[in-house]
Amino acid sequence: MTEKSYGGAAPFRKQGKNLKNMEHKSLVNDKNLKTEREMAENDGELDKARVLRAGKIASQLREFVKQIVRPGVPLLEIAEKIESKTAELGGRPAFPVNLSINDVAAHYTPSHDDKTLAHGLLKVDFGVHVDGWIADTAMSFDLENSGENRKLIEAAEKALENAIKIVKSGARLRDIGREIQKTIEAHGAYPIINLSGHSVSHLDLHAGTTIPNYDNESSEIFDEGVYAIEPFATPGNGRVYDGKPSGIYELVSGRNVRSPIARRILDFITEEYYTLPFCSRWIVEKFGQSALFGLKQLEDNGNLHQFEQLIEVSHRNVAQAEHTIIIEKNKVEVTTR
Ligand SMILES: [Co+2]
Repeated sequence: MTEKSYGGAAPFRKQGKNLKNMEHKSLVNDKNLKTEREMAENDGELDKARVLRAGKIASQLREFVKQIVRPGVPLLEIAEKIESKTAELGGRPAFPVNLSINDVAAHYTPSHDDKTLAHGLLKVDFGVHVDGWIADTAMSFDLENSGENRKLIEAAEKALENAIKIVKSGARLRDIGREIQKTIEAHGAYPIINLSGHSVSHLDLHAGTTIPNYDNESSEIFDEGVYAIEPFATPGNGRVYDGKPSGIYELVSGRNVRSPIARRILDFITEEYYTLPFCSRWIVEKFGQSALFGLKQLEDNGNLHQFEQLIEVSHRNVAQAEHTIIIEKNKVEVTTR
């Protein structure tokens, strides 16, 4: 799942960090190793075994996705199959499956009553977590036999591959961005410059560092850690704007809310998803359709941030590729391949 750059830090992160003291019992399966509280506070120390396990599940899911994505299949069916396969393989969704079509670059997930059928240039962006340790990956499909779509997909995939070849501890972020831009432009397309990759940490999908998809002239370098690299290619303008609300939310504040249904939903979210993104479809599944009103109350009360769909400004098609990597001192591993 991508990060939109607003020209500054994303406005909701800081509040999210303060949620570290809230309870989130059921996110952590293995109680023997560490208590949940210890894990939540364990910002610095990487649990590499779990990061790799999440990546391995994501990699198996990539094969599964290739089998189930066909033109005309309902997006709702694709999302539900991926999410239940995630559980079957021993992981949990790190965020709702994003199934964005054509000029929708990112942040579309089917609603509980979605009727959209797979078509056009479809991006499948999904995440897995194992006890809060995250893998984030994406792939694109041409479902209309279009030479232009295939070219865009190749551009995004090749850009990702080239970025992975040169990324390492101490490398400058701008050099990775330049490599992505250069590769995509060599395919006759443009990178989307206000979407970026991101660092990933425990229970935190967007952990502070953004990886540009162009040379942003910053002097920032890669530290050791986990990162998702995600180039987007388009023949269009190369920027996105905020479209309609997506039905994808994240918890930003545990502040008190009066309505009993909203309170129940808030407790559920805190326990099940903590600060990881979730969607209205999951809440309706649990509480029924009346829960949509509760979600609205929580959003109005400042407990939830709802993501917008991200639309390419000139309404041209967008392709995406994404993998998660672990950077260590002298080593880089792709977890989701
Ligand atoms: Co991502």
